[in-house]
Amino acid sequence: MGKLENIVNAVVAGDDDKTKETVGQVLAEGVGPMDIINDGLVAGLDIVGRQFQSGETFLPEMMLAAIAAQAGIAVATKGLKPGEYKAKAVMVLGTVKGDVHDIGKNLVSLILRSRAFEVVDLGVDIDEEEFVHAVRKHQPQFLGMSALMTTTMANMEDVIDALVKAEVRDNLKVVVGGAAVNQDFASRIGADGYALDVGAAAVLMEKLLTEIRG
Ligand code: B1M
Repeated sequence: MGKLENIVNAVVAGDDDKTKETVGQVLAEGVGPMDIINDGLVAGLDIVGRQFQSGETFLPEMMLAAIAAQAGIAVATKGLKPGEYKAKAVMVLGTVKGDVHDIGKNLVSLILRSRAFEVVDLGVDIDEEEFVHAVRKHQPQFLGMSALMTTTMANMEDVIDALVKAEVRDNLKVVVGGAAVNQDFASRIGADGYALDVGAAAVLMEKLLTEIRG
């Protein structure tokens, strides 16, 4: 892990100042933003997540770690500019009902914007009516949903059912992701695609866009 170890430790300690400082240092040493995010900031969150699960730490620690990681992401991605040309396609994106985890969703949004997709980010705890309303309003080619919990992932299927009922499903590619989700689940609920991480999300979106354009 080497250089990134200080970032991991700062996130685990929930120290946002230290996280920003160490991210700045590692960035200046030439490590790329996505390596910093995945192997530093997210690695730190994973440790805190495991500690939380085993009862070693509690919600306040997890919140501080999230705040530190978000501060680090802001520093790491300062140089990532949104695409400079006309949007390739539009995605309505949100974290599903009952779920307030948004760090992964925000990363997906950031990366897609940097690749010239327009992202209408609805935020967190979004129910099926809100997704349907946004699809009607923005007429996107893509709908993206994120879920981090086994208790909230089922809400993705409710959204897809609501899209079908509202007759807005046909011309839409539905893409799902988040730690609770996998390819089997995505196929089962009738999503068009699943991405494990932001890199996979960007590749998937380009592939689906090619399919849309025929
Ligand atoms: Co919570 N939390 N949390 N949490 N939290 C988890 C998810 C958990 C696994 C921790 C654990 O027990 N080990 C667990 C869920 C267990 C389960 O259901 N299996 C959990 C729990 C239980 C809870 C609470 C219920 C705790 C409580 O109150 N008792 C509560 C729930 C609140 C709610 O949502 N109603 C809660 C609260 C919180 C905080 C508010 C403190 C904070 C969130 C802050 C925020 O998001 N603004 C938090 C955090 C930080 C975590 C962990 C530690 C980290 C999540 C994270 O941000 N990961 C997490 C444990 C873990 O995952 N290691 C945990 C980094 C992020 C970059 O990854 O979101 O997976 P991820 O996104 C990835 C990919 O999944 C993918 O790309 C991203 C980048 O590679 N991806 C997509 C995501 N969305 C995508 C969409 C796509 C494509 C790819 O297309 C549209």
